[in-house]
Amino acid sequence: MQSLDEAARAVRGALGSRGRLTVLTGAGMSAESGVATFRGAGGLWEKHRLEDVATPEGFLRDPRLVLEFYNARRRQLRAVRPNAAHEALARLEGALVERLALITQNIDDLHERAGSRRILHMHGEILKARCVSCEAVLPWPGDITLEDACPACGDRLRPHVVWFGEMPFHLEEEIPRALEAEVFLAIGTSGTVYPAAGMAAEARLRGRLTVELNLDPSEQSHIFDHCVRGPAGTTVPAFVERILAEQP
Ligand code: BJW
Ligand code: ZN
Repeated sequence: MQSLDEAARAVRGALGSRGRLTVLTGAGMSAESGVATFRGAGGLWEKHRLEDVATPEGFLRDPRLVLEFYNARRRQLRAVRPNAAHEALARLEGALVERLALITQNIDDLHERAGSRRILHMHGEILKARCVSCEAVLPWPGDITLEDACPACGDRLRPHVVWFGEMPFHLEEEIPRALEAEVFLAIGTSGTVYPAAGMAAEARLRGRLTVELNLDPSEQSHIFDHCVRGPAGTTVPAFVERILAEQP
């Protein structure tokens, strides 16, 4: 494990005045806001079988159970706020503008609420619903029920999220372009779910600088040039402050 100072110094060097930075966030980013992570003690997969609630087969078997799983999480999202880590990343976007790409695996809207504007939600967004037939995507702040129908074709609605076995979003253009950035920074992700888990290796293969900010060692920690341990609400603001201190 390396120090935050050392990692920030390396990032400043790699960025220079024109370099680009790509950030990948995971559930650990929203943990201090009170949003449950998936794996580990207290994680969502302790109480729910992922095969039941996060696969297309699970939805076909018992759509009511799956809708309720997401309805409960959507309701809970109303009670939480962005934390200092989300706010710091929004400040970083304010300073780097188009030099920053933010890829999130999170389906919550905490990056948006903190002020980030250009966000690639690769696993979808819980505040949207999608038609199972025609793929229409609709803003959906409330519960999705079995009775809700697509306004375009009348078929059933599902949460606009990516389940196991489904293709994540933005993989054709935006994410490959983002992975060309000089610096790849992963925050709060266990590195267990692909293709997100493979991004650090991909960036490293291209000779990019890779940094991980995570509470615990992840499945991908061995890949990164720098790993900093700690809660995102503390490490991310400190890291961003050090990067911005010397940005022109
Ligand atoms: C803190 C903290 C704090 C805590 N501060 N840190 C074998 C090899 C390769 C791939 C596969 C394979 N077998 C099957 C696959 C494919 C499969 C997969 O990866 N399976 C693995 C389990 C092996 N992947 C897929 O099916 C994906 N699609 C796909 O591959 O399509 C085909 C394709 C082919 C070729 C190219 C591209 C694509 C789809 C995956 C969809 C995942 N969906 C979910 C649910 C989304 C909706 C929802 O939210 O319900 O996404 S599963 C769940 O896991 C969710 C998350 O986004 C995702 C990642 O979790 P994350 O964010 O890492 O959270 P945690 O809980 O795991 O970790 C939190 C971390 O934070 C921990 O490390 C903590 O230490 C840390 N932490 N508090 C900082 N305060
Ligand atoms: Zn439809």
